[in-house]
Amino acid sequence: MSRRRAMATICWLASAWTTHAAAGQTMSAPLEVRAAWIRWLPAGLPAAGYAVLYNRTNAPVVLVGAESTEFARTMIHRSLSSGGLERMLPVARLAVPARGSIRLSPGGYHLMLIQPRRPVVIGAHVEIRLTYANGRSQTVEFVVRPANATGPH
Ligand SMILES: [Cu+2]
Repeated sequence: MSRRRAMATICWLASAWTTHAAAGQTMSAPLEVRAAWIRWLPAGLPAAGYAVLYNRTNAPVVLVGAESTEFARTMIHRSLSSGGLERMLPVARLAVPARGSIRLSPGGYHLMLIQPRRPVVIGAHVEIRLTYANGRSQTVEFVVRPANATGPH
């Protein structure tokens, strides 16, 4: 292969790669996330994040992590009550079934938001990045609601 021809090939590869990367960015988010809200608790208690996760695809989407620049640590938890005792367990993988949904709600699955990095204001929007087993991620805005709130509104 001539030097000129090799150069042309490299340029073609580079432009193909760029096109591919741009297409990746416009791809729709892995999940449709609705009614995302945070129940804020006073005195530095961990806050909880709730939302409904809809999977509009024909394959399961597995949530494996969450993070926010607003909190030192974000975990996926599940509340369980047994024998009158309420406890929380960490969840490593939360699968949203194909064409199905999972509800993160008080008393069930939730995001545990630990140690806010700055004062959190009621009504503010906090970005949380959800990461999936397939390596993809998406950023979701959660609205901050007071301790007595039961939903996002
Ligand atoms: Cu928790």
